[in-house]
Amino acid sequence: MAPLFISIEGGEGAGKSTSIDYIKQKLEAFGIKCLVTREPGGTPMAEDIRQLLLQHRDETVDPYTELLLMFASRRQHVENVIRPALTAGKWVICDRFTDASFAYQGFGRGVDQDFITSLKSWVHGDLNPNMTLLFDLDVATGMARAGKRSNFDRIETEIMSFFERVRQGYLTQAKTEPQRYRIVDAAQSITDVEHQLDHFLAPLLVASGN
Ligand code: Z5A
Repeated sequence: MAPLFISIEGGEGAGKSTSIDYIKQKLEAFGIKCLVTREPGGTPMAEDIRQLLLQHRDETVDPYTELLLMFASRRQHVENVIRPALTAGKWVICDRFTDASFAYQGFGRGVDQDFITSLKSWVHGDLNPNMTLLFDLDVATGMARAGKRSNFDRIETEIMSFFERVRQGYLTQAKTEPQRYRIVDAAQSITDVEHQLDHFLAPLLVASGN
């Protein structure tokens, strides 16, 4: 079976980072080699772009500038990390990918969806996640969880209605591609979330011969 590309999506504090370790351990227990990475970021240069994107600034950041930087970092990440890992036979688990650009810059900031679709095609062509785990959680709970950390970055300081549009944007995408998306009820306890992940990963493990 060809190695798979799994993306993890969702709002702030939904538990993506918490669950990625679990997913990696689960797959590795079945002898599957995994690469865990994230966006924006994932290469030294793409991590520099992440800093540019998330740091607080006095000047207004234009939504298209934000989107183009996301895709610049993505191109670097896809070419230097994701494609080589898949070619080497590793499964890739990526904390956010292009669906985040549709959710945050498209639904959240109002950037034209067709423009994002066109960038997606230019930047990563036929490479798309085989499965996307969407951690869905109401915005207030997610913010309360995220708020336990000390510093909010530039995007995290947005108003609640922005994050509500992001959440609805993700759910809309999930509806249009039900074969790729698996929705995780992220309001449940960490143990129950892990049970949901077991359920979603089981068919992949069977298909991979494990
Ligand atoms: N962005 C974008 O705009 N466009 C793009 O194309 C891309 C990204 C790719 C950086 O993302 C920002 O970039 C992000 C979107 C934007 N901006 N915002 N805002 P990021 O992924 O690095 O940052 P994040 O989404 O803010 O991550 P996060 O807040 O760390 O969320 P998380 O990883 O989903 O949560 P967590 O760290 O695993 O958990 C948060 C806390 O909750 C922690 O204390 C856990 O112990 C706790 N937790 C986790 N699960 C549970 C459960 N089930 N119950 C109770 N408590 C829990």
